[in-house]
Amino acid sequence: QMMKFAWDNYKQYALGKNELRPLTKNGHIGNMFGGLRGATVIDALDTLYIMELEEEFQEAKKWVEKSFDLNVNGEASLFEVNIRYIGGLLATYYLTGEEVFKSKALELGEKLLPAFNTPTGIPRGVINLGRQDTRSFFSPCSGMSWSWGWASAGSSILAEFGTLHLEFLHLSELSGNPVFAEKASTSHLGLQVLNRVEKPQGLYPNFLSPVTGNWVQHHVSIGGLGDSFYEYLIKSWLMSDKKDLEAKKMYDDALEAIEKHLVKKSAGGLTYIAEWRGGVLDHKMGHLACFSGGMIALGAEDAGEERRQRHMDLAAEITNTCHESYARSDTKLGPEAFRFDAGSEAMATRLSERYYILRPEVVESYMYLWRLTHDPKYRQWGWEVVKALEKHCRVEAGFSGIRDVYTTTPTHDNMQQSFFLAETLKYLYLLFCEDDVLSLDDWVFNTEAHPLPVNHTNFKA
Ligand code: DMJ
Repeated sequence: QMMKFAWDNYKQYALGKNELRPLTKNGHIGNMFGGLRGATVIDALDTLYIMELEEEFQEAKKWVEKSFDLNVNGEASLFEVNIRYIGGLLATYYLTGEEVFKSKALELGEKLLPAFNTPTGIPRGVINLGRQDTRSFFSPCSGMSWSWGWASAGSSILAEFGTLHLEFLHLSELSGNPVFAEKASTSHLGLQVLNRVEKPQGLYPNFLSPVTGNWVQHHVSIGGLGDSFYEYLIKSWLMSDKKDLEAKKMYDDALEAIEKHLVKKSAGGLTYIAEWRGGVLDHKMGHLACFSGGMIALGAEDAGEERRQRHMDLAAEITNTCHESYARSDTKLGPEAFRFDAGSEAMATRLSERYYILRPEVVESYMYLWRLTHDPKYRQWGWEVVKALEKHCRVEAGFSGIRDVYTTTPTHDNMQQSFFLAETLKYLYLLFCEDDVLSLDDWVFNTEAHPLPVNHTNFKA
């Protein structure tokens, strides 16, 4: 019902725009997708299908067939287009077998390739999606790529260039063209770059120069800017049916460094993963970092017994801490970031960090921990989130983020993010389904919760 409500309102007020603005009842386009439209349609497709919302799925499919235009000319985030559009289209193709989703994914994938034309093969973050054969007078920048203006000294971001691999492997598999897999392997596993460059204490900083292959700034985080790089290492191994041992080793080594240098326990006994800035710890966890409970649990299988248990314990402790960040708020929803300093434990201490934008990471970890342990507390915690979303985020025409989780009368941000339909509602649904609905043995979720089949087999939901 929540998904139907979110979709119906998007369809009524914003179909074809990227997101719904549920208070003003109109659409939002933004500047992340370079002229591409319908981010919410593409992000919602597989969720509608899995939830058996047949009529709504057909509405979304019809939009893709009739109105999804790839002939656009604008600056897009390589990462966002990949995880939302390519991931959503691929997953829907694998679930339904319908060609339209495959052909759109491949066509869009081609448009992303010029971003990899750098001296190291590490792509830049922004790409112009204009048609390359019309380059010159009408679209002089088509196919060109840039680094984000805000990223230090023209650097590429670890979580961006490290989060292409799963989707690009499938683009190669489906097209028979190895170029996608080759480009993303260089960028993800970085054989010539990441393995060669010295890592401070075994940790991966978040900013790397795509020209020299050197780190640009020593900020390490398992939350924003770093997060899905680690996620895609362990998921590369799982998606390859445990054959990609190189990715597994990089994950194991990275996690060992994280355990050694970043995992801390608060005075009140809460385990958290701190950030690292040039050798100095910042005792803060972002909401984004809360996906790591699920990831560490997922990666714990197949390790030796001692290590497996240690990682399962760590995963459960981090997920508990993230639950505490929700439980300690008045709305029972968690802030964008919470801290463990100045007497504070698992609470935001800055006004600017008190908001919640319908993010999925905490329920994502509940879903994995439930599937891997069957401890009923994860379903209870998931249900608390459902109730809080209904109470504080549901407005007349959709769901909205809130500006302050520490008041029972929060103001709304007027934005229904597309990842709410792709991830938050999907993970909540899977938390209450039987384990064989998108079984973790057969499917790997990309970082936007779009399921991709393990070892390229074609299982149905
Ligand atoms: C999503 O778009 C993806 O999960 C991404 O990896 C980071 N965060 C947002 C949602 O919070």
